[in-house]
Amino acid sequence: MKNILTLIVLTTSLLYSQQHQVGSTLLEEREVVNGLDVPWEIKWGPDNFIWVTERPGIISRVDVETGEKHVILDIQSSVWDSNEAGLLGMEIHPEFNNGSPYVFLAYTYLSGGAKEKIVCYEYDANSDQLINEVVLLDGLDGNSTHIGCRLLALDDLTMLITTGDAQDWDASQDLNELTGKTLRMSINTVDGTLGQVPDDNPFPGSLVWSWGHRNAQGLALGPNGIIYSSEHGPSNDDELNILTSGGNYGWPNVQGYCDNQWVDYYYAGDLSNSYTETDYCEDNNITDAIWSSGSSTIATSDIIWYDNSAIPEFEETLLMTVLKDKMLVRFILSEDANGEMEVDEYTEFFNNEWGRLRDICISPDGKIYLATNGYSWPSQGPNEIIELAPVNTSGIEIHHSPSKKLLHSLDLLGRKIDNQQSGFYINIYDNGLVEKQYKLD
Ligand SMILES: [Ca+2]
Ligand SMILES: [Ca+2]
Ligand SMILES: [Ca+2]
Repeated sequence: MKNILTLIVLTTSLLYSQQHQVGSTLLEEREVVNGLDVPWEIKWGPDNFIWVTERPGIISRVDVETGEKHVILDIQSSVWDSNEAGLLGMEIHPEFNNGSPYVFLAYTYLSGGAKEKIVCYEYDANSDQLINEVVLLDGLDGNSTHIGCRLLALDDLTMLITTGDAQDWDASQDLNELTGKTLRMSINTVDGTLGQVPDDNPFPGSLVWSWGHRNAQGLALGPNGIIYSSEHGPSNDDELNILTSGGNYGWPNVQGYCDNQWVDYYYAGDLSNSYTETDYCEDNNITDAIWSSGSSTIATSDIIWYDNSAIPEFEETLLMTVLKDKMLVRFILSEDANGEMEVDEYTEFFNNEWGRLRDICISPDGKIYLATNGYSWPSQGPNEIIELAPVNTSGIEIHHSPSKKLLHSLDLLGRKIDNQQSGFYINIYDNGLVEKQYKLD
């Protein structure tokens, strides 16, 4: 009788600890912090805290071990938070620990209509606060949807900024408009050019760096300086692109690949039966996407290059968080015969495990952190930061037990299964441990 009771207690106390099998790597899941309000950007900070923006207008540093959240800026009174709009992207200056303790933010505000601005704050370590807002760019056309806005600092002390089309899709093809673009500006805080147009931008005097975008909310730097960007499609053709200076990515006439498939003519106003998507691509030197979701969308959010050996299955791959389809996608890329990167493999992980996934960051030792955004658009709890730590390198190993033997594996209907199958299991061990596992082939 006592043994039975012990089994029940252990089962209850350990039920919330979950592990996930990715190939031959076991990942331990841990909730770092819960109760956030649409965490939009997470970055691994130079102080080894996670820096997070919450869309209503809060920035915090989160202690990864304790989950303690230090609010370092509250601009809710300045931010216009509606549907997809609010406090969006954040970037930390690459020289933060070398005399440039600055942080860049993108947020929407109201000023004769919806607008968007890019600002710079200084981090004051004494008060643990962001201070002294400097506006780098304001008056961008805003909206409650399609407003970007990811920020990515590069080693040359410039920063890329994705702007959405703000529901004016023809402006994406107008080089005089800053919407529907990737912008590039100086973030050099030493030489006096902060916020200015870099001399080597493709259109002299213009912040526009690439164009023909709909609503890109993912930016990542890969090996060899390659810039990857994810982009939301209309009801077809989410895209992954490689961005290059001066490139035209086709929106609204080109959707996904230049292939005449699934074209939504409501947006593609220049196309007809006699003037097709491929005609437009040739005439306008459109840069093709390297991946498209095709006939439907998954809602692609931020991306990151995983350059760590801690999770070998993800090493040197591009990882993408996905909102609507609630998963993490791994892209394996390689060079084609022309030396251009192409997608070899698209693989989905953790489907429906934590709801909508907005963002991802990686610790120096290769742990993955995911910002979750509830289960429905535009926002609903739980909104968390989840840690996925490879068990062998994390030192956690709370399930380690020399006497632990697997008794049986059950599917979610309680039927015994062979644990070599792929899918969801409940594993029950002889020491009372019960764990949930998601196994991929
Ligand atoms: Ca991010
Ligand atoms: Ca495109
Ligand atoms: Ca197409």
